Amino acid sequence: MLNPKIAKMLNDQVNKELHSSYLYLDMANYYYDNNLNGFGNWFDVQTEEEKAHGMLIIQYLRNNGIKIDLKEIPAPDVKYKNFKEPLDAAFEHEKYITASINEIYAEAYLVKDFRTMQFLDWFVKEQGEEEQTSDDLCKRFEMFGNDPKGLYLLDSELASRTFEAPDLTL
Ligand code: OFO
Repeated sequence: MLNPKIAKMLNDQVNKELHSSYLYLDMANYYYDNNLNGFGNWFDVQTEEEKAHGMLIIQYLRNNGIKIDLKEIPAPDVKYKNFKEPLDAAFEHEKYITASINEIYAEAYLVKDFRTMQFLDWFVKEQGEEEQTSDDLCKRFEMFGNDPKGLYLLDSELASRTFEAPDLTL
């Protein structure tokens, strides 16, 4: 059995991952509305990834006999003023999720829940990559996004991103 506090934190993390998916879907919609379909695609993939993260945690909880406690997902309510804002918001959001994963990891360490630590190792690595990818996109937008041709090329590049299911066996 999992430690009850760890089980609760993981349950809350499911909600955070699904909320991330919802936020990124809203960002994707914003770009599609503005004819930047490559950016839209990039965020569509991000949406799929976050849902997959939530499902991994759900599977882990199921494997450990923990009841899944699904909660309400708040509606995204941000009105973006320019094409850079969602990118910055996504980067900030990834840092928030990293901190949240780290908190669960720290608690698992405290109660000697080595199984959960091992499970979360994948998420720790993934968050490092997510932050890096998100930061990289912000920087590339700063370099190219304010010029129409640069924006067009960046959008074309982002159109080729595809979703790959997480490589993690539970
Ligand atoms: Fe779930 O990785 Fe981003 O937030």
